[in-house]
Amino acid sequence: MSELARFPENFVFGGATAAYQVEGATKEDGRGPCVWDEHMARPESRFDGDPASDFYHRYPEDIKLAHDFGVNGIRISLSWTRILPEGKGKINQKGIDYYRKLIAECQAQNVEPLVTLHHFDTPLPFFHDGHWLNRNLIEEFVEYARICFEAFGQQVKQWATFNEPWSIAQNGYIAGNFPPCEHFEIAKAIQIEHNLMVAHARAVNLYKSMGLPGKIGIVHTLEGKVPFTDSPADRHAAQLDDAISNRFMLDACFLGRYSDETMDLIDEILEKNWGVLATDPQDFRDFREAAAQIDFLGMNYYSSHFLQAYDGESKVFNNSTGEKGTSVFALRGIGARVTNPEVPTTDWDWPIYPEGMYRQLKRIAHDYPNYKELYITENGMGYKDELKNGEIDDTPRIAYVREHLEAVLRAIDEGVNVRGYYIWSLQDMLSWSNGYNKRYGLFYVDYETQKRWPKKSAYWYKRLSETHVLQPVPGTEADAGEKEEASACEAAYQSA
Ligand code: BGP
Repeated sequence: MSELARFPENFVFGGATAAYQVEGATKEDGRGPCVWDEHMARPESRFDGDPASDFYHRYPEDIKLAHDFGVNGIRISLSWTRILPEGKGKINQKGIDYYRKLIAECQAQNVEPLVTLHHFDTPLPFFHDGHWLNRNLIEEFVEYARICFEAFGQQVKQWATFNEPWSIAQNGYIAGNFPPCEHFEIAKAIQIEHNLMVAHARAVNLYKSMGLPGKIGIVHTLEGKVPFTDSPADRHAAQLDDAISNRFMLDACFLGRYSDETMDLIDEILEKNWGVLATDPQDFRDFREAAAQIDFLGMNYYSSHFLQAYDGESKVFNNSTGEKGTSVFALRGIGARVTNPEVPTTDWDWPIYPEGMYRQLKRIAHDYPNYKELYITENGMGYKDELKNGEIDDTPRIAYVREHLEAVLRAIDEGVNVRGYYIWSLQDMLSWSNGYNKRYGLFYVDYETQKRWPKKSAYWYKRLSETHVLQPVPGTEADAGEKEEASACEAAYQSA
């Protein structure tokens, strides 16, 4: 348990969203198609992006809810093809106007937006043209970034270039559950990571050259990699998985180069997968310049993996329905992610391991001491919430969030500069490869009526944000004394 009992004064208690997952309105007001529109339109798809949580029309209601529940920060992302319907060329003024209004509404309600330029939704023509394997996309992205910086640069105080380059690479080219649904193309995944980091660096350098008033960073998913046993072979597997998932891109971000140790691990993976990495000397000049200027790191953390040495062929099964115990993940030249019987998992087989979050925070501070600020830009628990008589009891989610926030407090107490926490997610929304029954929100969305309902976790989060002190999990012993006050607050909101 942490020595530090309170979160710092200006700590952000935020909620996260992403354009494609909440907005809906995929064909409205001149928006062009992105890769996910085509992916969702496949005959085998079980769900699609319309109307999602209808945030495109209902954002005033959602921002008001956020405000009323003490949420003082929001992650939003810009849909590239609302702004540039074809990915490049003609600007769609309606897209610009929409985001200007959205950002202004957030700020009017004191829910400060952290704006991500790219959250998985690459314009469709660029996807067909080789996606992030095609280096032309780097320059297209930087041009899109320039348009956004010019349009919103005086309004936005915090920008993130990308959300989770690793997920784009891993899910699209190794696990096959994101477009283009390729499997075990490990060398392509590494190339994409590199290309995305070049695009990130160039966008950071551009932003810094424009003299705008805000800050800029990136959001990485930093999964913990824990050796299953203490054997050298398992430890090596954990190092390999860490190198491809985390370290390779953190090096680019903060060292401005790949360290020799990192490259040894990446080369070992490439060799076992018959691949090579193509780079250009200019990439490293861009990395260095950006590493000296990056303002913050956003860390998404849900889970850690337990690694066992593995010699066989790659095999993956994605549990996308919440049928517990069905996941398989083993990669040639890296290792196998195995179940640790001592660690609980969600219905989607994600190990619940807050210690991994603490270790990743410490690791950033230790390995990359030039980081300036850290934010937890996503953390939360997928759960099959049920609406019963107007109430949603998501106590397991509260327990999950509480444990992870304890890990954050511990890291802050030990000197790590964590400035905020954005729960994934603000309201229920589309889950990319799982659909609508995997819910994460503080606010339940009834997808039939689009009515919002605050979950038990929303009331818990409100008290946390008001007091800056971790509240007990409802129903636990520690909770006994708090109960009356909490239910009074709940009754007040329900009747409002
Ligand atoms: C992160 C993404 C989010 C979100 C979250 C939960 O990787 O940045 O967009 O979807 O994961 O993942 P999932 O919806 O697959 O459960």
